[in-house]
Amino acid sequence: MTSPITTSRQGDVLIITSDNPPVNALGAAVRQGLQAGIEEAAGDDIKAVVITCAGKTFFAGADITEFGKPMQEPSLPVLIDAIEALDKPVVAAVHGTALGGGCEVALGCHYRIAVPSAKFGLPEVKLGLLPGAGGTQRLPRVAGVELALEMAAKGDPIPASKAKDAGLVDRLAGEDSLVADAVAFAREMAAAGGPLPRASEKQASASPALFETFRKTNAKRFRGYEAPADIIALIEKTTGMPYEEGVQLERQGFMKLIMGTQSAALRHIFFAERKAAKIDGIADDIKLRDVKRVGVIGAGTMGGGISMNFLSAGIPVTIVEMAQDALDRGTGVMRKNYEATAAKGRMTAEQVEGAMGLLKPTLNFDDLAECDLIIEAVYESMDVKKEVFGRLDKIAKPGAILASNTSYLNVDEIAASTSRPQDVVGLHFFSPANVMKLLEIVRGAKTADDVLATAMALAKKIRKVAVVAGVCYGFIGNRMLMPRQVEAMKLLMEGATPEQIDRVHVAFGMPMGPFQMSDLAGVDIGWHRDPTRIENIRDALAAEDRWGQKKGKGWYDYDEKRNPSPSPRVAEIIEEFRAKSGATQHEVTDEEIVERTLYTMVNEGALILAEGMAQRASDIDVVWIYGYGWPVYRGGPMFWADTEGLKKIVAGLEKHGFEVAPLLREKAETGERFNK
Ligand code: T1G
Repeated sequence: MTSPITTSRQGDVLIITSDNPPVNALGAAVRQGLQAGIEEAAGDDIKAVVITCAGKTFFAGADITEFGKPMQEPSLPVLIDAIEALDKPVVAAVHGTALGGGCEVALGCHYRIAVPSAKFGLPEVKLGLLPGAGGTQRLPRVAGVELALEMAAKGDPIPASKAKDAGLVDRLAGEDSLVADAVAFAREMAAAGGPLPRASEKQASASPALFETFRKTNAKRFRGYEAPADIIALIEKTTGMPYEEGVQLERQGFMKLIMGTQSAALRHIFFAERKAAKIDGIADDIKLRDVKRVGVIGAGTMGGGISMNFLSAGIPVTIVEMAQDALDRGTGVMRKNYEATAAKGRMTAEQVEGAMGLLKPTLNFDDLAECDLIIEAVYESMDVKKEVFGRLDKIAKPGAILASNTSYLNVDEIAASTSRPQDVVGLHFFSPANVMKLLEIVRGAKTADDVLATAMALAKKIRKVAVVAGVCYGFIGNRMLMPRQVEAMKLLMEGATPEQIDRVHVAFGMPMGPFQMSDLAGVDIGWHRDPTRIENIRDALAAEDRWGQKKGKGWYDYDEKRNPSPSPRVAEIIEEFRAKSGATQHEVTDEEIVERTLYTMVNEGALILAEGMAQRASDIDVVWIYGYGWPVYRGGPMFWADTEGLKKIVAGLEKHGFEVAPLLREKAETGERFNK
C-alpha cells in the first residue's frame, strides 16, 4: 500500500506532505511515513523542513478508529519528540483544523505558519480524553497557561488570528500560497541560524488562583465529566515542572481516561452522530432534489424556530399564517431571537438583516407554490394536518417535498391525504427548533428515497443532527419518553415526590428531571383547558393556573428569579390523588426510580429497534443526547444499558413486573450488546 506521506524538495528545503483523506488523521501509516520523512530530513543537504497536508485540513488528530487496538510504532509522542529534536528548522504549514494530535504535531515543530482561515484546537476532552502527545505540556509553554487551559479543558478551537496573538502561530500565510510561504519562512529561519525554539525547552508559569477560578467559572459546564477535571489538575500540577516529568504525568492521565467508560461513551457518540446520517438501503450518491426555497406553514414558536434554521443557512423562506397579527408576532419573535444572538456577539447586525431579508411573510397560502420544501407546523391535530396537506396537494409544485413537523401523529395517514405520498416525510424538530440540534426524519411507508436523502442533506446544511425514524406513536424520542412519564406519575402515587424523582435524574446527569422539564415546557401543554374536568394531577395543577415557570408555579413554586422550591399545595394535591388512587404507599428508593423510569426507556428502545423504527441502537443514543440532554458521558440510553449490563436491566424490569422486550431479553441471554 502506498504511504500517505510523500516528500519533495524545493532546493535545500524538504517538504513532507500527508495525503490521508478525509482529515489526515494520524494513523499508523501516516506516523510511519512522517518518521521516514524526519529521517530523510536529517541529511546534510537539507537545511529546513516543511510539514504540510493535502486535502481539506492539516492533521485533525490521532486516528480515533485505532483506539482500543494494539498501537503500532511510532507512537505520536515519540514521533513529535523526533520532530522537535531535529537540528534544523521544522515549519508546520497549517490549513483547515489542526486538532488534537494535529495541533500537537504543530507544537512539536519549531515554527508554525497558518492561513487565516485555519483553526487550532485540543478537542480530546470532547472524547473524554486529554491531549496525549505533549499538548498539555507544550501548549502552556508556547501560548500561555490560561489559553492552554481554556483550549484543552473546553476543547473548542481558536482561529489562526488568535493563535498568532498568543504565539502559537508565528506567521500568517496567504490562503492560496501556504506551502510557498512556508518554504520561504523555513529558508529564512535556516539562514537566521541561532537556537531553534523548542516548546519543551520553554517555561510556563501561572498564578495558582487561575485554576480555582477556572474550575468555579466552569463548574456547571463540566458537571459529571471526568476529563475536564483531570486536565485542569494536570496542567495545575505540571505548570513549572520540568517537561520530562510533566509529560510522564500526562501519559498516565491519558491512559487512565482512555480506559474509562466516559471516553468509550464519548467516542461512541462521535461516530454514532456520523453513522446516523447514513440511511440503510439508499446509495450515498443518490440524486437529491433541489431545494431553493422553503415554505413554512405556521409562524408560532415552532414555525418561527424552524424558519430560522433555514434563514441562518442562507435558504429563503416563505412563511404563511392565517392572520396578520399572528404573522407579525411570529416574524417579530424571529427578529428578536436573532438580535439576542447578535447581542451575544455570535452574529453581526448585517447577518441579522441578511437572514431576515430572506424571509417572505404572507397570508396567501398559494404563495407556497414557489417552494421546493414545505413544512407544516400547525396545531397537532390529525384533522388539521389532513386539511393542510389536502390543500398543499393542490397548489405545491410537482416534486416539492411536503413535510409535517408532527411530534406523534401517523405520517402515513397524513401522506394518504395527498395524491403524492412519495413526496411526504416527517421532519420532527425539537423545541426551541432554532436551538435544539436533533431532527427526527420520519420515513413514511411510501416516502421516496430521494426525499429522505434530500432531508438528510438539508439537515446537515442547517446544522442539525438528524436521525431516521419509522412511523410509530412518538417516533423514537417521545415514544421512549412515555414510559418514563407514566412511571414517574405512578411513583408519585406510591410515595415518591417530584423533588426526589427530579433529583435522581439530575444526579444521573440529565439537565433536569421530568417535573422540572414539565414546568419549563409548560404544564398546560396538551391540557384540555377545562378547569372543571380534573382527571389527574396535571389537570388539577393546570386548573389552578399552575402552568409552570411562566406562571411562577407549577410542580414547584418559583421566586422572582425562577428559583424552584417544593410546593406545599402540590403536596396536598398529590396526597388527594394518592388517596383516590388506592395505590399502595411504600418507601420509594432512588434505585427503584432508576429502574422504573430509565430501564423502561431502554426496554422501549429495544422494541423500537425490533420493529425497525430506528435503524440502529446508536441512532437511539443520538436521539436522546441531542433531543433531551442525556449525559453524553453515558453514551445514550442503549450504550448506557450495555455498560449497566443487560442482565441487570432485565432483572430490574422483572422485579417491578414489566414485560421485557424480546430483543432485550435475547441480548441479555446471549451476552450481545446493543452497540457492538
Ligand atoms: N479519526 C478518525 N476518523 C475521523 C477523525 C479522527 N480523528 N476525524 C474525523 N474522522 C472521520 C469522521 O468519522 C468521518 O468519517 C469523516 O472523517 C469526516 O468527518 C493524541 C488522542 C476534523 C472538524 O477529535 O472534529 O488526537 O463518517 O464528518 O464535518 O492527543 O471530523 O465519513 O466515515 O466530522 O468536515 C482529536 C475529530 C482526536 C477531531 C472535520 N481530534 N474530528 O469535520 O467532517 S484524539 C478530534 C472532527 C487525539 C491526541 C489525541 C471533524 C473535523 P465518515 P466529519 P467535518
